[in-house]
Amino acid sequence: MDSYIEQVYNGVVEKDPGQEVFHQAVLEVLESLEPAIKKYPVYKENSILERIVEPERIIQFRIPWKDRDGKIQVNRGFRVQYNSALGPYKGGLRFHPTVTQGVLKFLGFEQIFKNSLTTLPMGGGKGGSDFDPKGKTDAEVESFCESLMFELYRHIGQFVDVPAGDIGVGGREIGYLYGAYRKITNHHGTCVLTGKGAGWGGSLIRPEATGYGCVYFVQEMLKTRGEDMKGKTVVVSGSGNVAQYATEKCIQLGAKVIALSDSSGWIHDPDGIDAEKLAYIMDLKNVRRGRIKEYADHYKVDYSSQGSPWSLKCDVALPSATQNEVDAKEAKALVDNGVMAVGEGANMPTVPAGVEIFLENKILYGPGKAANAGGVSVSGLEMAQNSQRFFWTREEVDAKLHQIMQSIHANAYHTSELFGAKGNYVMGANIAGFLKVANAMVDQGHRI
Ligand code: NDP
Ligand code: 2IT
Repeated sequence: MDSYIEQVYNGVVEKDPGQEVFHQAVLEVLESLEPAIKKYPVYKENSILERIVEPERIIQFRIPWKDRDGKIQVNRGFRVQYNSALGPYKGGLRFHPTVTQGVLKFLGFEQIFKNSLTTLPMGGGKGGSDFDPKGKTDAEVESFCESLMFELYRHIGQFVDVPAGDIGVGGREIGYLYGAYRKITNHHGTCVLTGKGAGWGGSLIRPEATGYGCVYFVQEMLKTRGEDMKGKTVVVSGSGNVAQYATEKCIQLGAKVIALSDSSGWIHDPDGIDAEKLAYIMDLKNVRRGRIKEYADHYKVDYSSQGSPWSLKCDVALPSATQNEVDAKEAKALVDNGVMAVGEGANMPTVPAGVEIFLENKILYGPGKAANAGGVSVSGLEMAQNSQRFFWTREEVDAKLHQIMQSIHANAYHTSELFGAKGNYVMGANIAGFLKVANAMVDQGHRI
């Protein structure tokens, strides 16, 4: 590794020794930036790497709320405002018991480069809480969201920071958060959150955007080899927002999705999940908030709480659950079973050794910050619509999303070629995302 890059990375580890997923995300980006750092000395001269790994600001706060028995519970809330060189901080809120400052720093760091790739003016941020929405009543979720907003409202705004959803935060949570924000501030019509309901400021296609965008990205990768989605067998992990709409787009394009999962296990439906079965899953997950096992019981297909769907033979894999959910052995199994393309719906779902295996075997591998950028892209389009006090049709938003995903692909592909690693989308996406942010930081002076 280049000594400047190594020195920056060691500094990151020394400063926050316990934040392993954050170190992992930083190392992956820094390693792939090496040719750009060598080619353009201006970044080292301006200490861009030292600055870009350090969040501009981190807010941590207490979230007390009342459970169904009237007892006061306390969770921890965070907002990592990572980099605002390109625009207001933008990124989701995650509610999951595994949320720590380190997890949100990894996600916020990834978000900087992802948002840069979208072509829209958005900085990078991420937030959330160790609150676990599983098994909570609507009233408990509402009480929690209100309490979170009692603190968060003073740190966000259309020109400052615009949160959205992520794991555990969907339409219901954004509704409660937005209601609380309005009640506290008396402001309406400004875009302070994205992923709002379509009837009160949300963009059409935002719920679909990450999943659809991921499949659009895979389509572009397949095109480079004269292939398309039609007739492909697809394995998807997760069964939340991203997984559901990735599945829907695969079905629309004539592919066959044979597996989905949740944190308890995975189902294998060799006949493929069709539109009717997907409607069952959406009701199960979004309304009844049940487990994926119920799908297996209902449709009489295999369910396993052991192993993972990556053992199945497939042409396309779309990891869409969470970080580090594809280990090296699983990556190897996918390759041995003939996988052609991997599109990451989730953020950093493949461990570094797994990424190596995909790259060595010339698998079409679309890393999360490129492949799942459709969600935040349509969030950016929601901000644009709110600013205009106007809405675009489904078709208009979908066409813009499609065009953005094509442009992210082209940018990552051409950048990989320019730096001597044609088809390596890790290098292409990281360098392309980095250059725009780094140039903005150089332009805006050394205090940025
Ligand atoms: P949801 O909460 O809607 O769904 C998450 C899914 O992943 C659920 O099926 C969940 O299972 C599963 N899951 C979560 N944690 C784990 C775990 N530790 N082990 C196994 N399975 C797990 O979230 P999203 O679909 O929104 O997010 C999925 C991924 O996509 C995340 O990595 C997120 O950061 C990323 N992403 C999301 C975007 C968005 O717009 N929503 C945009 C870009 C990326 P269970 O219900 O059992 O917990
Ligand atoms: O990881 C992500 O890009 C998201 N969770 C979406 C962020 C957003 O602001 O829409």
